[in-house]
Amino acid sequence: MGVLNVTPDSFSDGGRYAGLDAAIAHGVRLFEQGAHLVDVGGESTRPGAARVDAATELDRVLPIIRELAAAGVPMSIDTTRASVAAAALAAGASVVNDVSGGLADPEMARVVADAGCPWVLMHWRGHADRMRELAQYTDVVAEVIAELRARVDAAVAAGVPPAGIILDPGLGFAKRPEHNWTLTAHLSELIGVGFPVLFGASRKSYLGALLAGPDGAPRPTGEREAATLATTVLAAAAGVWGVRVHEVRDTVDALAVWRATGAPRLAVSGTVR
Ligand code: PMM
Repeated sequence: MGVLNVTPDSFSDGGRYAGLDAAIAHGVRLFEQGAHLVDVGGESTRPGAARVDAATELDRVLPIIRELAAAGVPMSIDTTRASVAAAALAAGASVVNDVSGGLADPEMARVVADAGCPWVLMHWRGHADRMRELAQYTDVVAEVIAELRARVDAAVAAGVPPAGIILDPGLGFAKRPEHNWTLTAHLSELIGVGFPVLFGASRKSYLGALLAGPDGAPRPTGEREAATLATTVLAAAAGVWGVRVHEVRDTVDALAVWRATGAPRLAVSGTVR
């Protein structure tokens, strides 16, 4: 999954793809480089980020989704809003990537059930303005799994077919660095729940903290690629279904190395080739 953030304040691409033409070109490039899905998002989830309204989110993503759909690019819509998801699906997206796991908008389950599309349920405890205070765990792996199971139960009760559900540990979302590392080390337990797992570590701030210089300054966002690739290979070896990354070409190369060892291909679902 290649990341296409069309937010002026995205921490990872600094808003470089906010212009329509640039965003479309980048989406096509991610696909040509080997992304099986391009994940289009119009609202920043960066810790502390302010929310935008639905109209702004739609204005950002819909023109891009229409153009990328016309170019044959498979897409997920990265949103917590049912209205945005519904419009994005109608415009050509085929997967809903909901960082709130259905918690932010009670209508999301109905939209997904009606569309019959895959739904990424990410572990989430609250919007960006509250993320830091919510990063409290006694046993992060057990709690993330239990909270995701509850989201699965709610989705299925609302009529979403289990076959379309994908789980995501939500690295960096109400997680301190040690929580992210523990979840990465125990991915097999999340995979053991029985659903495909998506892993999103790309360029996140805990990688910047890990690679901080002697002065304690975090490694800048654009210089976290080697660390991101290491997490990708670890996640692939653990058996995840997919990785959500900003650099698709290098990811494809790293996975080719992993695969050359005889490792199985990433699991295949209806939307992933
Ligand atoms: N991370 C971000 C946004 N969307 N979706 C899923 N499923 N998993 C993630 O880890 C995730 C996500 C935030 O990262 P970005 O600002 O670099 O896109």
